[in-house]
Formats: sequence, C-alpha cells, structure tokens
Amino acid sequence: MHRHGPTEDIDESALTVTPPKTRAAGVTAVAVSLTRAVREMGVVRTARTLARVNQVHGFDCPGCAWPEPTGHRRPAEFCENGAKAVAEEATLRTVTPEFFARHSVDELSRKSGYWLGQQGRLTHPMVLRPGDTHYSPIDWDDAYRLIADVLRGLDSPDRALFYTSGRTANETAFLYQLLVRSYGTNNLPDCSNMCHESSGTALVGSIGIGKGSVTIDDFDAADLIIVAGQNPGTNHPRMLSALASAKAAGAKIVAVNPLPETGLLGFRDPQTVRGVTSGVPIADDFLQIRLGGDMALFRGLGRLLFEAEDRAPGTVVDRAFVDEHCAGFDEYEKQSRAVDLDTVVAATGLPLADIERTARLFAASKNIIICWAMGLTQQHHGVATIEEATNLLLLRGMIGRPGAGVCPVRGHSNVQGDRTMGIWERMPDSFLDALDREFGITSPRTHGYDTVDGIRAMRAGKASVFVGMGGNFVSATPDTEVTEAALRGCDLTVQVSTKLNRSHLVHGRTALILPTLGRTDKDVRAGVRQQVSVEDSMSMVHLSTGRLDPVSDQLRSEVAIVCDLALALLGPDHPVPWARYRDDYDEIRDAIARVVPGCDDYNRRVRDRNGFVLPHPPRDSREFRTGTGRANFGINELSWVPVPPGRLILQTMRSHDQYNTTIYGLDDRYRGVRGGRRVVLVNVDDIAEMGYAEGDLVDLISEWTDGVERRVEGFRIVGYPTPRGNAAAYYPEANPLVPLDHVAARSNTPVSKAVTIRLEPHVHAEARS
Ligand SMILES: Nc1nc2c(c(=O)[nH]1)N[C@H]1C(S)=C(S)[C@@H](COP(=O)(O)OP(=O)(O)OC[C@H]3O[C@@H](n4cnc5c(=O)[nH]c(N)nc54)[C@H](O)[C@@H]3O)O[C@H]1N2
Ligand SMILES: Nc1nc2c(c(=O)[nH]1)N[C@H]1C(S)=C(S)[C@@H](COP(=O)(O)OP(=O)(O)OC[C@H]3O[C@@H](n4cnc5c(=O)[nH]c(N)nc54)[C@H](O)[C@@H]3O)O[C@H]1N2
Ligand SMILES: [Mo]
Repeated sequence: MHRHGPTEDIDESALTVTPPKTRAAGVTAVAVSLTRAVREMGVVRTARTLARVNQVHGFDCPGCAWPEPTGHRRPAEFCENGAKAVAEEATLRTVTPEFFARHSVDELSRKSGYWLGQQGRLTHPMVLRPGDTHYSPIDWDDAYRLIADVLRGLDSPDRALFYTSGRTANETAFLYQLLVRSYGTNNLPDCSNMCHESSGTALVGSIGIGKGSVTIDDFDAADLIIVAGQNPGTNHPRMLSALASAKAAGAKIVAVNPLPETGLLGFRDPQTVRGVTSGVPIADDFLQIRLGGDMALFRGLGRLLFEAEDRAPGTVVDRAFVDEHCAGFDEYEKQSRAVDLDTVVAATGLPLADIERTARLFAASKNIIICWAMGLTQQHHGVATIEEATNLLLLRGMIGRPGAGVCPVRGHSNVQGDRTMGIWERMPDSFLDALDREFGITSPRTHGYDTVDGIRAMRAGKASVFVGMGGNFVSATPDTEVTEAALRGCDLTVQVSTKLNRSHLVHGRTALILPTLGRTDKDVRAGVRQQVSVEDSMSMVHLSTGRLDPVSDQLRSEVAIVCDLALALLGPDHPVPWARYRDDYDEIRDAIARVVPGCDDYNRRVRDRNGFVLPHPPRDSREFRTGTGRANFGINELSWVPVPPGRLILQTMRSHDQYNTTIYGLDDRYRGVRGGRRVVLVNVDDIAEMGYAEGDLVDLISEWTDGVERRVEGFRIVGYPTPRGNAAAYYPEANPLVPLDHVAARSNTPVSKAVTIRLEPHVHAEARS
C-alpha cells in the first residue's frame, strides 16, 4: 500500500455529498453529542461527566480554549464538539497489553488515525526495544530508568527534544519546563509553534504582549466584530453564543473567510427555546476572500479609513491615542495611502464594494474587536497580516478600552497557559533568572529548537531523543515523509499519551508509551484528590478537577510522570523538591506564584469562584512594553498568494468530526460531506476548466521551490463554494503536501493554509506497477 494513500479500514467509496448546511448547532447537535457520549461512556458516566464540563467545581473542557462566561453559567456549558472531546477521553474501551500482543506495530501502522483512536484508552506503560515487532509491558520505574540512562548518555542535552501539546495543565507545564531546563536544554517545541505563534510574534512586536486584549464581557460592548480565518461553528462552538449575544446587544458581525462556514452564517442556540426552533444568522456580512488575501484586505481598509478621515477630519483617526501611545504612525499612513486598490481587489478576490462597505462600518463603529485563528496564522505572511489587522485597531484607538481589541482565538484548551508557565524554546531571560533564583539551578540561556527546527535537527542527526508530553507529533507536523524519517532516525522516542496514535507507531530504535490521566480523570496523590489549573484564551486562570475513576490503576498523572522522571534523571539530591511536588500540587502552585509574573497568591486566587485574570498591560492600562515603550504600527511589504496557471492553492483544515489529529467520525455535517475524509473541495468552475467532474478520484501533488513533488493519493473531488483558484482538504490527511521549509516569516509556523497543488487523475496502484 502506498504510504500516502487511503487506509484499508475506511471505505471511502461510501462517501456522500450534499449541499453545505445553512444553520449550525440546534437540536441535531445536542442529539449527536448525547448519542456519542453514551456510546463511549454509558449512561451514568455520561450524566456525571457532561454535568461537570466547565462548571465552577467541575473540569475544564478539553475541547477548545474559549472562556466560560464569568457570571451565570448555563447548566450545559459545553457544545457538541466539547461533548465529543469528553467522550473520546472518558471512553470505557481500553488498549491493554493483550491488545499490543495481538497487533504488531507494523500492522497498527497501516491503520488510520480514526481506527487507532477508536480502540480506547491506553492502560499500561509499554516498551518497544530494538528488533521487537510488538510493544510489551514495562514497569514504570524501569521506564523512567531507561529514559534517564539514554538522556544521561547524550553528549549534549541539546540532542533531546521535549514537545508539549496544549492540553497539558499549568502544574505539569511548569514542572516539565523546569525538568528540561534543569537537565540543560531549552528544546521545548510545542503545538503553538504550528498554531498561534504568528499571533504571539505579531502582538509582542505591536503591543508588547502576545495575548489577546479582550475578555468575554467585551463582546457585549462591541459594535463591530470581525471574525477572520476562523470556523467557530466547528472549532469554538461556544463562541457562537457570545457572538449571538453581542449581536442581540447591537453588534454587527463580519465574517472573512474563503468558505461560507455554517456556524458564521447561521446558528441555533440549542440552550434557548427560540434557538432550537428558529436560529439567527450570525454574520451580517460575509467577505468571501481568497486564501492569503487578508493582509491586502486590511491594507486596503487602512487606505479607505484615511480617505474617510480626509472627508470628515477628526472622526476616524484617534489622534489622541496615536499621539500618546503609538510609534510608526506616519510611516503607516504613507504606506496605507500608497496601496493600489486594484491590487487589493486582485489579491483578495473581493469586489471593491465589499471592501468599501466594510471600511464604512469600521469608520462608524465605536468599539471594534477583531477575532482570528488559523486562516491568518498559517500563512507565509501570517505575522505581517496580524500586524496589519492590529494597525487598523491602533489607528482607531481600539486597544485598552471596553468592547474593543485583538482576539486571537486559541486552539488547545491550555495552550496559552503552557506558554505562561514557560513552555517555549525562547523564554525571556527574566523568566529564566526567576527560575534560577527560586530553585538554585542554572537554566541554559541559548534558545532551543521550535517544532520545525526540531524536525530539521532530527533529520540532520543533531537530535536523537524525542519526548512528547501529549499530542501526536508525527501526524500534526508538516511534510509527513520527512518527519517520519526524522523520528525513525532517533535512538529513543517517548510519548506520554491518553490514546493510541500514529506517533506510537512511527518511532525511534527504542520507544515508550506512558499512559496518563486526562482532564476528566480523578487524580489522587497521597490520599488527597489533586486539582490542576488552566488558562483560557482570554487570560482567565481557574481550577479543573477530574472526577471519573481511571480505566486502569496503572495510569499516572502527568505531574507524577514528570516528577518521577526528574528523580530518575537528576537524582534525589537535586534542589527541586520533586517528590513533594508529585504528592501535593498546592506546593507546585506556591512555586508558580513565586516565579511566574502575575501569579502571586496563586493557590488562593485560583480557587475563587471564577478564578482570576492575568495582567495584560495594554488592556489594563494602555501600557505597551515594547522596545519603543509604545504600541508599534507594523510596517511590512504587502504580500498575498497568487494562483499559478493550472494550479490551485490548497488550505488544510478541520472537519466537524475531529479534534486535530483525533478523528471522531467520518462526517463533516455542516459542509455536507459524509462517510469519508479523502476529499478535495474545489470551485465547480475550476473543476470544469481543469477537465474533471465532481466525484472524480485524483492525486494531489504539491509544488514547492525545492523541486520535490509531494503526493497524496485517491482524493475525491467535491464541488464547493470556495473562491476560484482555491481548494480545501482535511488535516492530517493532506499534511504530506506541506513542505517543512514553507514556513511563516518570523514565526516559523508551517504554511498549512496555502499549498500550491496540481491535480492528476488517480491511477490505482496495481495499474501503475
Ligand atoms: N472540534 C474541534 N475544535 C477545535 C479543534 C478541532 O480540531 N476540533 N482544534 C483546536 C485547535 S488546536 C485550533 S488551533 C482551533 C482551530 O480553529 P480554526 O482556525 O477555526 O480551524 P481550521 O479548521 O484550521 O479553520 C481555518 C478557518 O480559516 C479559513 N481560512 C483558511 N485560510 C484562510 C485565509 O487565508 N483567510 C481567511 N480569512 N480565512 C482562511 C478556513 O476556511 C476555515 O474556516 O480550533 C480548536 N478547537
Ligand atoms: N496541515 C495542518 N497541520 C496542522 C494544523 C493545520 O491546520 N493543518 N494545525 C496545527 C495546530 S493548530 C495544532 S495545535 C497542532 C496539534 O498538534 P498536537 O497537539 O500534537 O495534536 P493533537 O491531535 O491535538 O494530539 C492528540 C493526542 O494527544 C493525546 N492526548 C489527549 N489528551 C491528552 C492529555 O490530557 N494528556 C496527554 N499527555 N496526552 C493527551 C492523545 O494521545 C491524542 O492522540 O497541529 C498542527 N498541524
Ligand atoms: Mo492549534
């Protein structure tokens, strides 16, 4: 079987296609979530679990990072996809040592990610030694010793990589980076490198902090909310409630997206009687932009805003704010006025009237929020695009006042908290100094590898040990063939995981699977129930308490795994009190309070009813801790993504039935695709022009400056309302097409939303050979 072809366990010929839905959520969503939950967990466990999602004394939904409302919480503060995330974790099915004895690694590596995830929760630590065909059980202590021996044997700690996915709670994240830095490296790549790194990079330069400047309450005070490059109906469904509420309070909502995403164009709130029956269209306006056209849109809006200011001086530009707080305005004005509107129209594919209408709205609105996600960050010019969006807000004085600001909508439920706790290959010296002072260690000061550089280092033989704290590195990263070869070249790969995934099957000479507790699981240490804490997309920090009995007594918490590994690696005399931390998470929080800025009195404040919000100087006091001490207008050369003749620009995105590399099912209900995932969505006029018909099977071949042809096989063409020249396919199936070196300038984020491809008719493997 071809490695990038269909897998044997999914019959893609059963695929059906219907027109995209016009309304999201509603009763179907409730029914889907309950059926799915009961199937995985049974009735009692379902009732117990779903009642606790995102409640004050419950656990934080492992789905997305959208905040919980601070005041009244509704009885069901979760969504269909949150319920799926919970069911996936709280399932009663198990992957036991007997399972691994039955299935060889080779056999498992031919299964789809969907099949692997369906097998259930991992129950025992497992090892694969050189030459083994099957994983076999290993004692926890032997596993820690094995890892410690390999790490101690490296000629430099920089030969090891320590990856983090964004579900890891604050306590684990803090200890994990402490372990890694005590060992002697800053090699802490994380999923954020592939996600909102462009947002962080842009915002640090523009406003001095890489986090969003709004809270959930700001939504109700906004009168314009722009949602660009984001599909909240699927990926942040609870955000739809916030948008609906903002709309009810008078806000206008503008969606900027190549696809008419169902959640933005219509939403039925399943929690209100009216929502179940009627449903509101969320977006007042929809700008169907070409992939990669957003920077041009924002630049064009800039020009039109200056022209509006000319017509009515003093009404558009917030002079007082600009003079008092900003730097670089004159250059920004010059650059904006110089942009050619024909270029903007060509780059965005939008009629000029659309852009002018949006500019009028932007000029007339008192409070504006711009929200975005992967459609903006995973572009070559992602950082510049976000700076350009921020410029518009600065021009209008929209940072640091109620109802307005920047809102990068985070993905993983604790990806923002992990960064706050020090998971970053380039933490500032101030953080490292505080760490050293607290613990009497010497953290290395040289920056480490991020995700893309980590893969390059493994490929070049400069790194030979990979440790994954959660996640599914091999399926989440670009250039699958390159990444798989890089991991196979390692001496040791270790995965701390809840569920079986492909990263267990594409492994180093020795491989370990360490099964861990999830968010929903009860975590008892030294007879006391432990709690962890997380930070949402709007800097709110709160506790999360799991309540379900773990499926196996062999599961260890992530905290315990980090501490026991640290004891094995660093010895009992190490200055960090690892054994105490392992058994009392309050002690970890006390250390966090002393090291991490804004976390004073952490143990007490995190126990407040709604937790507490971390400081955000621009939001709190219009203070901008940048190099200039002011908010900077970003100055960049205009960039967009032209479509070469006969080619398409492909975005790789999520279906409604997946959580990143975890596939819940084979339906993308809102987009009308059911029973399969190997599809490429193409404009019907492009299909005709290229001489294909809907339903044809094709291979997708990506073209990149390195001349390598990357191919995935057997994708079905689906006619879809995407702009001409643009196409879409699902991640991770399309990841082999994303070149490792095609990254965003300055953030090094893989360009997953603009891959140049051509189509070729699919020839069956038998016919080819
Ligand atoms: N159920 C569920 N929830 C999730 C996840 C999940 O997989 N499943 N993943 C979580 C994670 S880690 C993340 S980061 C978020 C991801 O949340 P999203 O960013 O919403 O995820 P994507 O599916 O990548 O969708 C990208 C959206 O941007 C649009 N887009 C693509 N390119 C462009 C462009 O150039 N310009 C514009 N304007 N739009 C563009 C696409 O059409 C699509 O609507 O969701 C989080 N929540
Ligand atoms: N082509 C393309 N590639 C992309 C993207 C894209 O849009 N297009 N998006 C990127 C983005 S935004 C992100 S965030 C990354 C995601 O990259 P990752 O975070 O690495 O991937 P996930 O699929 O979220 O990881 C799922 C695995 O995490 C483990 N897991 C789940 N819960 C827990 C837990 O509580 N503890 C532990 N230890 N393990 C757990 C399970 O074993 C599960 O198999 O992918 C990126 N890759
Ligand atoms: Mo993400």
